[in-house]
Amino acid sequence: MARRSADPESCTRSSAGLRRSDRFLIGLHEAERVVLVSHINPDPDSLGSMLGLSHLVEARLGKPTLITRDGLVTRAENRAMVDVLNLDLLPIEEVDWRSTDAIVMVDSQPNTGRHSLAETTDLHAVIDHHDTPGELDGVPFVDIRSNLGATCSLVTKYMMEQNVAIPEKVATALLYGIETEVTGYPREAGPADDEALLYLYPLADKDMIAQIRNARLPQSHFESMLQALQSSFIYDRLIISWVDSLAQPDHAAEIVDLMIRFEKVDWAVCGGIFEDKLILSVRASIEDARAGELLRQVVGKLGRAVGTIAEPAAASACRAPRPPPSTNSSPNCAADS
Ligand SMILES: [Mn+2]
Repeated sequence: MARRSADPESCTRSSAGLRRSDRFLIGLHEAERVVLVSHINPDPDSLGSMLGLSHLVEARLGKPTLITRDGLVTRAENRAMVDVLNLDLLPIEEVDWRSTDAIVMVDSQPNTGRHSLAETTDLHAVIDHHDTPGELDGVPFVDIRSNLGATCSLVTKYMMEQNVAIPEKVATALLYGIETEVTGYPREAGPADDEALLYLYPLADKDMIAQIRNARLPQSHFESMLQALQSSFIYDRLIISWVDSLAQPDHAAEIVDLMIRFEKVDWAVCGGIFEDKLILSVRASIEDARAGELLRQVVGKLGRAVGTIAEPAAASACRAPRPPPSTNSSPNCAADS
């Protein structure tokens, strides 16, 4: 993701002397329950952020919380994270919404198409690190820091400010969430990410992290990889790969993660079909490539661009249902990281 806006520490305290974590918690006083939502196909940064805020709210306010799952968790490492940490995620379509809920969105922003919440849903808070502009009018609490590599770093900072003890499971999720966002090269991290990593490291279960990072892969991963290797061609500093039928949309991302390591290219694109959708995934290995933004512009021309894409040199994917052959209708497109 981009680190383009300054976030001086002086902004952390309001004129009333309140830190952002104070204002976040104060704003929840009237809620009877806090429901945490994130982007579709939640990644470790989303999962860790929801878990961290859930713990913060329960520890400081004693209010019940709900951690939701929008769409599926498919990437092997992400599924391992859910299993190993035994995360209790409620599918978002099964939430019994109540008027006394406060809905907190993490790692995403309203009406960017990255989530399946109704446009009219009233959000209490948006906490994110992407610089994708969402519709934030009327949201009482907004904390978006695009100078951070991960939303988990921001959530860790809240917990440090509030002096809340972080249980091992929560620390492990936060640490892994940050790690997945900042380990690419060029490394998209700032001092606050490193501060959070240092704080969490002694608290986290490193064996669990190793288990998640080395998750076992399904046979379909290797089948997709084989097809991608056989179909790849190089154009200048770009490698393009195609997979006819992706068993999981995340396989496209896994393929570009491998291809971008190839020394003869700076860009890797993988396309494939998952169910009735075109999936595109892009990686760039050069500084300030803004691959996500580029992809978003490409997909935006085809229909509703949904994706963020704040990881310029990292993951991004586009889903575009194929239009019926007899019409000229534009397909909807989605992009996610
Ligand atoms: Mn993130």
